[in-house]
Amino acid sequence: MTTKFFGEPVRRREDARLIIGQGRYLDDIGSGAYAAAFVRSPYAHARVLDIDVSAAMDVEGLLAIYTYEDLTGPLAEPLPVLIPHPQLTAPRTGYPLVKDVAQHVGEPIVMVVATDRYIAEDAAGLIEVSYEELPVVVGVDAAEAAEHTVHDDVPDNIAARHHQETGDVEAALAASAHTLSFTQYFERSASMPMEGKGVHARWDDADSSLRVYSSTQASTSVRAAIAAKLELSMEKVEVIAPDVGGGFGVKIVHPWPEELLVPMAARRLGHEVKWTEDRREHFISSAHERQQRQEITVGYDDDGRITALDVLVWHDNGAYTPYGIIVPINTATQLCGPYDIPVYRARVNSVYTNTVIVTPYRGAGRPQGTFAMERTMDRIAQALGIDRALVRERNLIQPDQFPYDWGLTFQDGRPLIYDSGDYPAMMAKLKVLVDWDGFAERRAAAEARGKLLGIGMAPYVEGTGPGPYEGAHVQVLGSGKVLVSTGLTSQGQGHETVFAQLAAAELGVPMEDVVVTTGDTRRFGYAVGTFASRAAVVSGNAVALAARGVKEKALRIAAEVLEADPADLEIDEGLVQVKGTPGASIPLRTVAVLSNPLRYAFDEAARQATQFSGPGDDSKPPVAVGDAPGLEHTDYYSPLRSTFASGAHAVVVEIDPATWEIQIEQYAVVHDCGTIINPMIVEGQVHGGVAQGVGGALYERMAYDRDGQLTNASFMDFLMPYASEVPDVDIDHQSTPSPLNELGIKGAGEAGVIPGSAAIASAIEDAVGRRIAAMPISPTELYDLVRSDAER
Ligand code: MCN
Repeated sequence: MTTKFFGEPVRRREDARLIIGQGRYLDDIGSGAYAAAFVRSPYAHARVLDIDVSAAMDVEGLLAIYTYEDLTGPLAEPLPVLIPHPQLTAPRTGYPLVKDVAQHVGEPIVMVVATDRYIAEDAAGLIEVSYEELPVVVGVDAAEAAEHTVHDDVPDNIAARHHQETGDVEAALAASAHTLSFTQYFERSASMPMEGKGVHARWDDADSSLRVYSSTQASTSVRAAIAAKLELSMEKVEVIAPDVGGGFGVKIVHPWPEELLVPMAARRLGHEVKWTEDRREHFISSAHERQQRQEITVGYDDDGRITALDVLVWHDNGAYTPYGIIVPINTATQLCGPYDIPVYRARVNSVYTNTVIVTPYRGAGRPQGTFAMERTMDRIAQALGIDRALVRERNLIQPDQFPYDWGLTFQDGRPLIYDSGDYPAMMAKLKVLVDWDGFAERRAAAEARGKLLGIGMAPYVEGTGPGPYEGAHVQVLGSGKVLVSTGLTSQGQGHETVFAQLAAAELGVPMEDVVVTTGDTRRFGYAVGTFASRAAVVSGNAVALAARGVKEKALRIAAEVLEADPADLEIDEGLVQVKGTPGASIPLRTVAVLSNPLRYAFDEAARQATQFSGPGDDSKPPVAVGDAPGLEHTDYYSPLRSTFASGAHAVVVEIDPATWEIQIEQYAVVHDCGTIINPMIVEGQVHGGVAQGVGGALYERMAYDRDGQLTNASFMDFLMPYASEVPDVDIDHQSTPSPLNELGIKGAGEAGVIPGSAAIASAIEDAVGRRIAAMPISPTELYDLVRSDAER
């Protein structure tokens, strides 16, 4: 592959469109569509006794009302468990509309369709549902106590017990010079994309087909779900992800009930139907993540080297388990981060609560794992009176230990093996970037100003780019345009740019000639989806392979024209030329024309350039015998296993002892995602992740009360960091290419968020001299902590 474009900070080509308002988001589609609205459960746990729709029936413009009773066939069955796991012993999922018992506030019970959204909402407001309230379980402590149950037939509220270990942890702890045990909490937060979920469906009676637009991270999966649940064959369903205004995990869940119900209504009414989620719906009926209680015991020697680590995680999985136990498995398997821990045991109890479902949210279990590991490091350092960076350095996996096989099983069922990295170099870079060794002076200067300054750090690893596969189709047109299509969807990651970079680099064409399409099942039908920081690794390699297939064919055809050996040819700036022989060349667009006899007949310029007489010139057929017509190629890439990106964050916080306000003074990041396709995009991903990490550490939490009501279900009450709270981020890159894929790429999309809470907790603890054992932390909580002189 040429190095042109690959590795360059090419500006994001999608931004011009998006910034000037020419993006096409879900709500920009189908202005004449009927509108759907939902009646959702106001109770966290309640049996539906009766639904009285009579008052709504008189509303002018009402078109249809659907309850569970109106669902038929597979649609009346529970939603699927997308990632089953043998240790998920009590999987439970809901129905598209509540059948009997609502398990959390916000679960959809009735769907209303009307000529517009106002009318649909008015009609929904007139529907009377009577309920029998049932006891409510909120939070992991209540779930564990099991005084009440979420699902009648799961008496201990435990959906899954997951267990992995690499040795005899009890014996190793007993033999350790020192041990420490502590418990800590991580609270619930959630993806907050600017654009909520949304679905638009159009039924075509003429050929019994559906076209669905969904603001999704996985259009191919949504298609499969719709086809199965509405009993249509796959080729009768097209699903297109238009511009998607962020996802962060929540739009990977499929099918959302609305993704089935809106197409169902479109089919029954024979008219376009649309639903766009409002913000309150997003809070109470999409997905959350993060809440865990972590019970940690660590054994270590006099130098702070860990001899054994034992972690018991109580993980809140909300009311259902559509995503199995993928999130807590991520916590369990990546908790140890970059450290060489000889004996490790992780036990996870994943529990049901009467709250919104828990599915992967950017970082997906790893922020919690990093919090557990890094608080452990700080506690060891404090206990031994050793510098916190030094304790970490003494435990790092060394470069000569790769591939580092944990003897554990990753969430995709494959062995947990770190492929490459240089953690000592990463830590050394971080210490320089944040001036770790010179911090005492800064602290003293802050103290002189009456402020408390603290510094913290947190390295991490992230398994990225899991399989099973992604594919790509690359085609050179007679116009010279190069079409690149993947089934993978994009929510703002810059795929239009990076896939164009990869194809242009591989094919040797100008980037402006490359047109990228993502997330459209009409263009590419096989794809897994955008999650787990996998697009760069999996689709990136697929795009490169497909472009290479095209290149090979182009060289083969051009070789005939130029009477040269394909091995002596190269493509540069869209020109296929004999290496070292200027003038002996043919435009790639002409090769594309040659590859298609019909096109050739109508392209005078190509005919003249190649001096063939056209189809029928048997002496020089444009297409080699046995070659398919067209200059195109489809290829797939299936990774052997995940590749492990890594990084380390350091934070300096300043705390005002008058208000206990916590300000981030400095945020430093060293980041390693192997070979970088586009450093500007990677830095943007890190910035965005850091913003979410800061939010998760200091501002954002899902504040459920004991009745399971979300008390802050709006942006008036749920704090997100503004630009004023997001620090400038100093980034230094490091690159340890992955040996697992030819391009050496590791993923980058979640990295920025993972160590945020761990690093910020460490810095706050350093500033105030009190142990932080729960995140997020607000100024009020910090004040209480310092005053009470107790642990949080
Ligand atoms: N990249 C690169 N070189 C690398 C690695 C990545 O240039 N070595 C680029 C990629 O080409 C891509 C971006 O960085 O443009 C992120 O790549 P990757 O790590 O493969 O992640 P995905 O593209 O698969 O995106 C998923 C990831 C996840 S899991 C969440 S959650 C998340 C995230 O991306 N959601 C996002 N970043 C987001 N960014 C935006 N704007 N919106 C979201 O919803």
